[in-house]
Amino acid sequence: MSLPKVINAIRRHKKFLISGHVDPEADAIGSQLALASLIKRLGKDPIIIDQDPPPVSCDFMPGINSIVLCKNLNKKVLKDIDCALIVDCPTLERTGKAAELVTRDMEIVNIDHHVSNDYFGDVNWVDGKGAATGELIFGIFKRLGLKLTKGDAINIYSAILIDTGSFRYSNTSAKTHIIAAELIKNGLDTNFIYESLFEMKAYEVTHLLGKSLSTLNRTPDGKIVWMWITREMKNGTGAELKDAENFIGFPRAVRGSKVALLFKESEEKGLIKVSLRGKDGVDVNKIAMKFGGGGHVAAAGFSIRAASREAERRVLAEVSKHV
Ligand SMILES: [Mn+2]
Repeated sequence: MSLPKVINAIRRHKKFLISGHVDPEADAIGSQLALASLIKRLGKDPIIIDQDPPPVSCDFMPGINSIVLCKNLNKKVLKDIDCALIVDCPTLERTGKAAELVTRDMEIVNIDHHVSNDYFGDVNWVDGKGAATGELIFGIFKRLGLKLTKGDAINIYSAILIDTGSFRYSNTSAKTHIIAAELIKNGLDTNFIYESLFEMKAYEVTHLLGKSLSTLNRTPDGKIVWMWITREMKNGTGAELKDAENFIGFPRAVRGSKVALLFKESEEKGLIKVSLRGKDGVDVNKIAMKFGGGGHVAAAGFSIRAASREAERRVLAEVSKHV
């Protein structure tokens, strides 16, 4: 338990760089925003810098416009930063270009809930039982005795909601619900938050889902179920890959499936991104790590360089060993 060390680091330093992973979602974003708010309330100076912009679905999150993108960064703002707070990232590299801003004279604080975390920080608080990094940020507020603003509550609730798939995934614990209950007491419109995060899909995305579903396939025993998003499908519909992350819920929902996979051809030819979900205790983090990726026991991902058919063959061969 390294929460006290995180708090010490926050107390010791004055100016903070806060960053999260590339292609951020509501956990990375909500965690960064709530942390920045906490640091401001302590009379200190935070700046959130990310490589990629938040998805449109996060537009409602309080403070969202304070996020600075690497490409728009005026390097002068980096002056005097003495601490880098990295959230929701299993490795420093997951911050993408933001990693280049972290210098040797900054103390690195790593706050995360990925079991594959490589403890890249000077201070590391990694709690694989946390359903979302937002739960850990909530813990910092509690330990400091700071009351959350409504904005903080919205941001942390959103973080938890996205990473638990609205309290449906196996990472949802009693603690998750207790935290959520406390957040909701701040007058949150939970239905609005749910709809914003889950039901604001662009038409193009649902169109792409239709095409992707037509590739649905499984092994003869039905334990491994997968589907594809090809470059052709993506370009034909005008949707973006990052909006398709939850498509994997469909193969995952198939009766009898133990491992679900979503293969995505990236813009770079020969580079396939693979998302995995495990059920009934199958550890997909282990599978992802074999291919240089990682994540959680029940949800992980990696990239593989191969032609599509070859990638599928190699990945399915590895997955078969685990089910
Ligand atoms: Mn997360």
